[in-house]
Amino acid sequence: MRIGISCYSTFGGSGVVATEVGKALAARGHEVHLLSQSLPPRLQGFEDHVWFHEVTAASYPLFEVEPFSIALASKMADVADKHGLEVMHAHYAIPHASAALLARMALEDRLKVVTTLHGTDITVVGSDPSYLPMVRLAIRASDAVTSVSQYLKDETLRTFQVDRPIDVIPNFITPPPETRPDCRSWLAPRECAVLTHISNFRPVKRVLDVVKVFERVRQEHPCRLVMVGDGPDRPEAEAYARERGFAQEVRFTGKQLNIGSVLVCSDVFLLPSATESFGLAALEAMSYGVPVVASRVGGLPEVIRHGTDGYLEPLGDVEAMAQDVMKMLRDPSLRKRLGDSARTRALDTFAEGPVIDQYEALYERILAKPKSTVDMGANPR
Ligand code: GMT
Repeated sequence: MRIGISCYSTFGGSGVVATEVGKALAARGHEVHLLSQSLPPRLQGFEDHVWFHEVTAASYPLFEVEPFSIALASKMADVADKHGLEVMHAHYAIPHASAALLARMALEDRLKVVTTLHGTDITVVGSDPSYLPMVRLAIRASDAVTSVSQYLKDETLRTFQVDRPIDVIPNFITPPPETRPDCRSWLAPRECAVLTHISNFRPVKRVLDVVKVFERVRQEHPCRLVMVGDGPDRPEAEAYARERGFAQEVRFTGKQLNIGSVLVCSDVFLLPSATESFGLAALEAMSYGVPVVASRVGGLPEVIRHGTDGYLEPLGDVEAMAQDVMKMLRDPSLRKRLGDSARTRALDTFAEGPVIDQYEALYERILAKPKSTVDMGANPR
């Protein structure tokens, strides 16, 4: 098949999922065209059967901001036309799905559109009145829609009041390499445990809770906190650690390409998010045998089994999360048991192969249909 994949070039989340899907499809011999504003971090080396197309929106004195969605739709239509693409797979509804529908119109329905919903495109920003009608249209009019968890599917049907099939296709893990650099000695003295958090440091991630959990744990156990990523809430978290006098024990690494080298020397992963449709970062930690302590929200219970792969606690319950961490640090055999179970779950239940099989089958299914079903149904609001 000839497949277009459109995504944000993020270091985690949808950008990683989209790029890894593309690479896996290419490895199976499909022709894959990735479209994004810049080169996705996971597409660094040369990959056979993969083309990258940079999307740029020209500026003009009349524009207050460049109309990126139109530029994206134009690029999709152009690439699809020139390379004979059969499917455009939009990752994250805004604006990728709407742009793909425009491209489909431009090509007089010669292109099928698959939309994968990732999370905040539904739960936070997608339900804002400034976007809702177009996200709703994108969900209705795509040839197929997938969501990364059952929770996200339910939220989509509830929020957008749509009546259409949505395939739940979970995120997946590519097995960690057998040999990894051992950087534990750089991160913490030998006697210290390493707690790790990885995210885009947006408000939804509650990074201050991460630092507060650490603050509580360090009172009872020698440890260090490694904060990987960057985003708007990083300064507040840094300031908190400084003001409370433990900044020397917290390492803010910024964005990292190779999160495996941090995860391989982590003892516990913290993810106290306000909402999380799936929690790819948690799954990545699990694949390295790192148990997760997270909030019991969104799709996280579909990934982490409480008491088996880590612990889930009520949103904002810093004390309960700190107690979970301390329980594992006091009892290394418990930590190891949870870590081993987490790793097995990540590599078996969320293995790449079966997930790519599902995407392939989905493409084949919609390509077998003679024509796109364009449902431009009226908006109920
Ligand atoms: O939605 C976001 O804030 C970003 C998004 C992304 O594009 O990185 O993350 C979402 O998609 C990930 C990949 O499917 C999921 O693992 C995350 O749980 C999800 N984030 C949220 O729901 C907050």
